[in-house]
Amino acid sequence: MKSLEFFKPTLATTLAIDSWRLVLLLATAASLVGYPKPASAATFNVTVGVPTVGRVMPAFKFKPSSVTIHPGDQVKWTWATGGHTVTSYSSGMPIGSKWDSGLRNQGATFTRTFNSVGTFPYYCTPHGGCCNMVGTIRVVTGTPTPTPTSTPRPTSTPMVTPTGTPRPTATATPRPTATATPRPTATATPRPTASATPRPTASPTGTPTVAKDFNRDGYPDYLLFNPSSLATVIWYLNNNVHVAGDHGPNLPAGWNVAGVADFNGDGYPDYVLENANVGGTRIWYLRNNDRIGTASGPSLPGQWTVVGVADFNRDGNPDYLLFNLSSLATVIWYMDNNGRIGGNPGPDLPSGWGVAGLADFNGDGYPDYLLYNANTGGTRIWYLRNNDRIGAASGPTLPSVWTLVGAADFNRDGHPDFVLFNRTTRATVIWYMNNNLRVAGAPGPTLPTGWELIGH
Ligand SMILES: [Ca+2]
Ligand SMILES: [Ca+2]
Ligand SMILES: [Ca+2]
Ligand SMILES: [Ca+2]
Repeated sequence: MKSLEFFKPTLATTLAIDSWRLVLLLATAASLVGYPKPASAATFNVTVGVPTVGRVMPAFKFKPSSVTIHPGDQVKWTWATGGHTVTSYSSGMPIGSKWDSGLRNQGATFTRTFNSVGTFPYYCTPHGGCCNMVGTIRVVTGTPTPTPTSTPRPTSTPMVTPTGTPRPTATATPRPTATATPRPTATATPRPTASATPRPTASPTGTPTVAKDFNRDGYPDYLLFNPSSLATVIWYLNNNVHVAGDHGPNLPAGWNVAGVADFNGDGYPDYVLENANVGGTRIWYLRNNDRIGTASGPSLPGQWTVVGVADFNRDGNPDYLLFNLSSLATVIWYMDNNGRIGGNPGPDLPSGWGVAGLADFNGDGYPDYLLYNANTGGTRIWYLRNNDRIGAASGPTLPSVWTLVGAADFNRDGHPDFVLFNRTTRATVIWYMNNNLRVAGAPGPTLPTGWELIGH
């Protein structure tokens, strides 16, 4: 976990030495470790303020947060949402001493070439301290990060051209004044990282009806990810109570879990991995927490990212939901296991909103979009029939400091529920829903520092 000391302004005063002397020192150091820019210099893309679905901080992320490159390579940051900076820091160095993009708006870019070997942490000035919006560039010699698939990003993918779906004027969600329900104070049991509890045997019959039920006991589980160690951990829940845990596979650097669903039809949910730099996807087949196989999925064109997986066309196979960071369009890629067999445009999202989850809220058998506005705390449900939006309803507004992470049916009453995360206390809370209405709430387990909850 990165120390927030770096964000204290007092650091700047530690450099009360002659600035030219420091410049000389830095110049010398750079010349010692500097490398000529090789002919094969590459550009690595990082998205700023990704409204990624289901991550703990929907809009407060660099994606990927860690990039490993060679001397001479470039890193290009692109702002998916505004109000963020890309600002360097390091121990003993003042904030922004190496680089500082300043506050930028959606669509802006910032590029920097790294000629020296080293590790270069950076953060977003407004959101580093509050929300751990930090990133790292590692410049190494030798072989670059062995991305497991070398799926090159295709230029011009046969993307379904999202026909001129007019942006719905959905944003009219009037924020309810914080009604009743004070946020449930997180009860006791802050539990540490998963102990290697033996897997609870669950009779492997039939396909799971609950997304993210790794041990197939009928209850959705929490999938945790540690961006520093790249480890994953599954917390088995009984409704809102954490009863056991297991280690899942570690992710390769540069990859993140973009969704969880059963792709090969063996009854166990699998990881969908995405690499934002190469645009590649992969399926990691799991049996509970053990990885038993892997396959390449389709590659994504630039600006598109996987924000969730669900079976939109009800053919029994989970599909990709893609989101365009620039146009705010959505597209569904129909999958047959790891192969793409078709596609359709979904509705465009209103500005400021992201898809925080996919679940069938109105019980018509089709998964719906759970929309979340990280700035206002507003929620909305967009009812879909396959890829067509057939209705919308306002959901409850989250109190500040809380973030919507996803939806799943925790109390098994047939209605998907909201999962909330408290950015300050790291507590989680389940809001039990009846369609778009909140009917009750209960505290879930508290996340250990350094871990984030992958959305449902
Ligand atoms: Ca379970
Ligand atoms: Ca499907
Ligand atoms: Ca539905
Ligand atoms: Ca429920």
